[in-house]
Amino acid sequence: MRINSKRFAAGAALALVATLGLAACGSDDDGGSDGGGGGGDKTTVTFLPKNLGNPYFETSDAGGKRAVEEFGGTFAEVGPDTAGPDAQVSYIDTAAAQGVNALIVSANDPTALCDSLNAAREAGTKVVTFDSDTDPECRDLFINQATAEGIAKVQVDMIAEQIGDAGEIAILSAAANATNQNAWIDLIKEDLAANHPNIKLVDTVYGDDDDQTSFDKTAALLADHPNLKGIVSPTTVGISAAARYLSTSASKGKVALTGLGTPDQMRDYVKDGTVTEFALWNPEELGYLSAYAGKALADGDITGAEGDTFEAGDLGEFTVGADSTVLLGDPFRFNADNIDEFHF
Ligand code: RAM
Repeated sequence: MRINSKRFAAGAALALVATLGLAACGSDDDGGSDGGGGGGDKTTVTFLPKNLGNPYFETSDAGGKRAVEEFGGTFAEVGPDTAGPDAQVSYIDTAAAQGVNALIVSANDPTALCDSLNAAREAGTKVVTFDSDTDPECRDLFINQATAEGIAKVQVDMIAEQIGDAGEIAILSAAANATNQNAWIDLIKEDLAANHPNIKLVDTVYGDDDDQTSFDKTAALLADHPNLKGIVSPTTVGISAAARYLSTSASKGKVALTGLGTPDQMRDYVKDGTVTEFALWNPEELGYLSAYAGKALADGDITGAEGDTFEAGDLGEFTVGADSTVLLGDPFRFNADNIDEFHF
């Protein structure tokens, strides 16, 4: 778990710098007006997160911007306000019409974007999914933050440790169609069934990666399940909203909360005893790697075939694995002992 912590910590520091740099520009989209691919030889890269306003994607996209600046390309970030299944379609169509060289997408739905993505690819745009994949035939590469098995297991291990491996738990997820959360939830269920017979998953609810919806769903979970011992929220929006609810409720310290969160959003709740431990990878590095992958595809250095290798700046060389997937690393656990080392 700590193997990558040096590289992780360095990336976290850079994440802060990059995030501040992005904020200082006063714009999330400084490549939009000249984002077309025609003309110059600059690689144009557009990031399309699940939704705007989520600190997780602000950090990942800042990593992408840092990479694009390093290789002298043009960066843009666009996206919907809400994480709906087809809310990203119009942004894909626009990017294709502009002729951007590489489109980097975290998909709200595995299939709803496919027609648009494939039309963009036919028009010459390389499509990289990151964070949340589409069906593999709709993109050139998927940059995976960690294996789905590893992400599921760390969350099951943490909740089992925090509730004495017994009792009722619930899941507060993101949008109901999210490819990443749904893959993790399936594997969480498998792990619980195989290895934790005394933990009972009594409910799975969806906060849509919206803060208020996630907050309200937390309240409803506690009301509906008076014996609840723990909540697993595999989304940074969900876990922070749930922590905010729990922190002022009678359930604080009695109902465990874990899942996937950013250190900045969770710090206060770890310090006030609402949350013991949660996990994540480094979103800044995820965006950085995704931008370099997009450039390697756009330059024709790789096609996305298994065994292809490419350089990703200060992260070094990566190799494309099965199903045109590139793996960033392992999830990392944050708790009171280490959370102050991380700023994103
Ligand atoms: C939210 C999003 C994102 C997911 C993280 C953990 O920010 O749902 O897709 O990877 O949580």
